Amino acid sequence: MDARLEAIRDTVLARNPGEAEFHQAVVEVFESLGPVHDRHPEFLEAAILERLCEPERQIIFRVPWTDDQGRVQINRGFRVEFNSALGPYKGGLRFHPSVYLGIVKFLGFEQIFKNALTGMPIGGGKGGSDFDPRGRSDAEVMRFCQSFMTELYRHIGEYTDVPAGDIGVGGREIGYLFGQYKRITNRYESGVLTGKGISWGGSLVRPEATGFGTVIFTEEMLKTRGTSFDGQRVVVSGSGNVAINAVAKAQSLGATVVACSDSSGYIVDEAGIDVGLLRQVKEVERGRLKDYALRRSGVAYVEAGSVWDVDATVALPCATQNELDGDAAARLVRNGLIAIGEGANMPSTREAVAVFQEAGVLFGPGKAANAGGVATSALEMQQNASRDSWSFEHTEQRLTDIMVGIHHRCASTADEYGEPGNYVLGANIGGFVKVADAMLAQGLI
Ligand code: NDP
Ligand code: 2IT
Repeated sequence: MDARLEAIRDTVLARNPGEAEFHQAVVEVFESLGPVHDRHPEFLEAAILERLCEPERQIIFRVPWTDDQGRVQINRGFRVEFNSALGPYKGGLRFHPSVYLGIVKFLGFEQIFKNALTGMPIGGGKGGSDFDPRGRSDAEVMRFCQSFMTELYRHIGEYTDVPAGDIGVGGREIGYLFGQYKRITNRYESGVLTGKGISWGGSLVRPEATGFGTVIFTEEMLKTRGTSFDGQRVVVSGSGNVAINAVAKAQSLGATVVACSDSSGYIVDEAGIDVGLLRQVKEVERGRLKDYALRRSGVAYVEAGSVWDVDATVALPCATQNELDGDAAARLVRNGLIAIGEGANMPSTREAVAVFQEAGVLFGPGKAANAGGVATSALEMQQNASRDSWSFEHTEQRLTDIMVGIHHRCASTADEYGEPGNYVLGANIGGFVKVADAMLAQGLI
């Protein structure tokens, strides 16, 4: 790492103790930014990096609610409003027992650069709670969401901060959150949340957008090597919103997706995953992947080991951070991997990224490859602002154009800085320069 940046990194790590994921995200970005500071000494002068690493605002709050037995439950809520240089804070809410400030900050930090890469007018933020929706009734989830919004509502708004979904937050939760916001404020302010239902201000393609976008970005990478998804053998991790739609899109382009996972195990379906059955089990019934294997012949369900044991030419990690380590990366490379597109945020450890890059595997980092979700959220905001709703075809075309544009921005930035094919460098520099320029223009904020 550039020596000037090392000193800033050390200060950031010392100021934010015990936040391993945030440290990882910061170090990974800093490692790309040395050459930018040779060209732009004014960024150092204006302490852009020091400012970028300090969120504009961090909100931590108590979320009390009652379960179905009438017992009082307490969770912790977070919203980190990281950077508003390019627009209102924008980013999802994650409900998962592992959520703490370090996770929310890593996600919010990544979101700044991702949102900049989309070319849309959105800043970076993220939030969530250590609430575990698994095993909770609809009524419990509703009471939790209502309590969460009873605090959050005072901090958000269509021109201020616009949350959406992430792990554990989908259409159901956004509905309960929107209902409570409307009730408290007495305003039908559609643009305050994205991922809404289609009849009450949502956008077509938003549910599919992250998984579709990841596949579109990966297809663009494959094209640079004269190939495509057609005929590839694909492994996807996760079986939530991003994973299911990545499976669907990859198969529509002629690939065979042979495996996917949840936190209990993975399935191998050599015939290619039946997306209809997967949606029925995971989205309609909120069941486990094991149930998929019970209902379809020729499917193996594996509880021990890792989905990355299955050989593939293309891998799409779509579950969670640090789910793919150096050993798994080396195994995938040995088994013939040519490309990896990150649907999840920071799913590959630093060791895994190094293995992929050294092996010359096409590597699309999450902040570029999974930006289709937030980009389509910005399209939802556009539709809300103009009180309009677009067709599926039009919205999908916009998403495709945005993903092709992000790929182009990453590739051309990597070329410009003398590292062709390095999408990590391209994404980090491409996103950073846009935000840094806006911060300089707006003065000391
Ligand atoms: P969902 O809640 O719909 O699905 C999450 C999936 O990942 C589930 O299959 C879940 O398994 C698995 N998973 C979650 N946590 C873990 C864990 N600790 N260990 C193993 N498996 C785990 O979430 P999404 O599909 O929305 O999000 C997946 C990833 O994509 C996240 O990294 C998210 O940040 C990222 N992302 C999401 C976007 C969106 O628009 N939703 C946009 C951009 C990125 P189980 O059911 O067993 O918990
Ligand atoms: O990580 C992400 O980009 C998201 N969870 C989507 C954020 C959004 O505002 O749509």
